[in-house]
Amino acid sequence: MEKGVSLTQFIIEEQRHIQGATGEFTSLLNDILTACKKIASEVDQGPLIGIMGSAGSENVQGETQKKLDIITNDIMVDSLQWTGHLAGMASEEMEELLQIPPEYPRGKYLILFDPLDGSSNIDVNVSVGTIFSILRAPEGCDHPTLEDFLQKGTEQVCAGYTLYGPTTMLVLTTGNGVNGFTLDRRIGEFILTNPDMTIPEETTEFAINMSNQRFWEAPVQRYIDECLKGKEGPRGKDFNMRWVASMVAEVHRILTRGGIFMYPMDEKMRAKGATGKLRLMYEANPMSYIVEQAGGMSCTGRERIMDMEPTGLHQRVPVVLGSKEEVQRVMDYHNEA
Ligand code: P6P
Repeated sequence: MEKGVSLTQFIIEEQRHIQGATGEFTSLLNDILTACKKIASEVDQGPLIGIMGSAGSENVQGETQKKLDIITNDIMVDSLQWTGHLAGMASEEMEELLQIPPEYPRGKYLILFDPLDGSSNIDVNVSVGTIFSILRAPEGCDHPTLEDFLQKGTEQVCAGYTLYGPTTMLVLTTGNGVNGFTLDRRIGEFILTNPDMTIPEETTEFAINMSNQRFWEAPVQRYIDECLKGKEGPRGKDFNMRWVASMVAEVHRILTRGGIFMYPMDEKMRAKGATGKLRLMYEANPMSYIVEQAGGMSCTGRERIMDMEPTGLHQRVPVVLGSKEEVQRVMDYHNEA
């Protein structure tokens, strides 16, 4: 579809190609983009309205919650629970599933989200984002169980993120490619600016938190060492490095110009009994859907992330995603080890 159309028009025109579409999914997406506009407004005002800093509480992950973590979670819940399109919700910021209050009708979808990913950056004014994943609820479900949510990434009907950066962008896939929309604050609409986003198969840019290097497993050590050796090394070319510490910003850069993002398993995590850093259900799975739909790859180093059978709502997994050739190389190194 040509640049310049609004996200609302884009979604409605997309719906017309879907046999038997009822318009419920379209309406849900519109409610989600309204929530993201509200979050963009809060994030944009930040210190002007006294919402920076810690909330003085911890989330289920044991991480200090920022005031904005709680505010943005409340915005997502308050914007979506009344719509009649959802049977239930799950969030990084809520330990348990959120059932739809009895006064509201239920719908046929489940939503899982990280309302403000990268929020450790919020106090230093670095880009943060909202990540969401939409699954189908079981037929006639009005009180979803944990099992109803624990579906493989391949079951997602939609995945998206909103990046609150120099511009606010919403990137979305419903299984028919990836499209990027920029918020035009003059009219309060997301406008199609990046149609058919695709990830170049090759890259010379990697993103990893180098401070963990001494803990990495051998395949990751080998891969990064070879990148660092540059032209004189086995790769025969120089590499560049980026690390924003905000997954939404990293993934958006990779969608825009290629790259490989890695948050691998390491010995420090293993010693603590952790299974990774990033959450499967509302970070790794939605980002993997988007990356694969854009022609990239996403794995744990050993297996495709979207094929994993989830075991917990806040389960963590290692993540290696981005340009196909580099992700495949990392998988090959793991398989050879
Ligand atoms: P580190 C943000 O907290 C996050 O979940 C991702 O968005 C980001 O890629 C990663 O953690 C950053 O981790 O260890 O560099 O702070």
